[in-house]
Amino acid sequence: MAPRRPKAAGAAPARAQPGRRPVLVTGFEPFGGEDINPSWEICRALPAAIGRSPLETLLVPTQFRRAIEVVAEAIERTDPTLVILLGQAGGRACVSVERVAINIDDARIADNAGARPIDEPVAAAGPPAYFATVPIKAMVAAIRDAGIPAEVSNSAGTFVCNHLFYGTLHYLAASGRDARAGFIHVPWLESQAVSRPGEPAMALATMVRGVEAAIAAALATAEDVKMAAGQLD
Ligand code: PCA
Repeated sequence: MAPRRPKAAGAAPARAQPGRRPVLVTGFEPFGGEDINPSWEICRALPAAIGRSPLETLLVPTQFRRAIEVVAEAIERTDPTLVILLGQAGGRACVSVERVAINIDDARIADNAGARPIDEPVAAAGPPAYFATVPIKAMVAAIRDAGIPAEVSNSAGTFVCNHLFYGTLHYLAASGRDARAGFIHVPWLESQAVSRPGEPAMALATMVRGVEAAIAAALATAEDVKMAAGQLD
């Protein structure tokens, strides 16, 4: 039998570069009667790599439970060094980097599968909350340095975004993986605000630049910077 030839250099896909684990970036399906979700539009517009780290993007169903399963599968498949979850927060004016995920589902509207859990834990045996494991202050500073309004947010809500944020941190903690994870909420796109006069919106290209800056900062920062970004109420 002929010996197998070694694979030619360069035959491997970009994410298989030795020593370069990817960044997994996720966006959600539209929900709540919208026909677009900026979080997925950002994923579609991101470059293939940031610095020398390849990006893997993933569309996540806006469904309790299923969202966590889909992201856990992608983590197993891609072995990311960093997981950045994106979601739409209509009515917010800034790109918001979330500080904390809480162990509660309390849905004001149904998810895309019709589920509407009220005051149920995300994980029955899980801790009350997890903090983001990315450097949130450095990320906010980097987004602002790119000329884009950004803030630290102290609540990712109690719908599917918080659910996925909590579920991902819980999954990573339980699996012993060293990937860091964070959540970024983004405003409505301008097209979504057309029928909502006076409501804040942001252009897609601006959000993309902000998310790129945040990812670059997360990759470059081992220990978060000390910068006041709290709120009084
Ligand atoms: N935003 C919702 C779920 C999906 C999304 O993009 C939320 O903030 O929970």
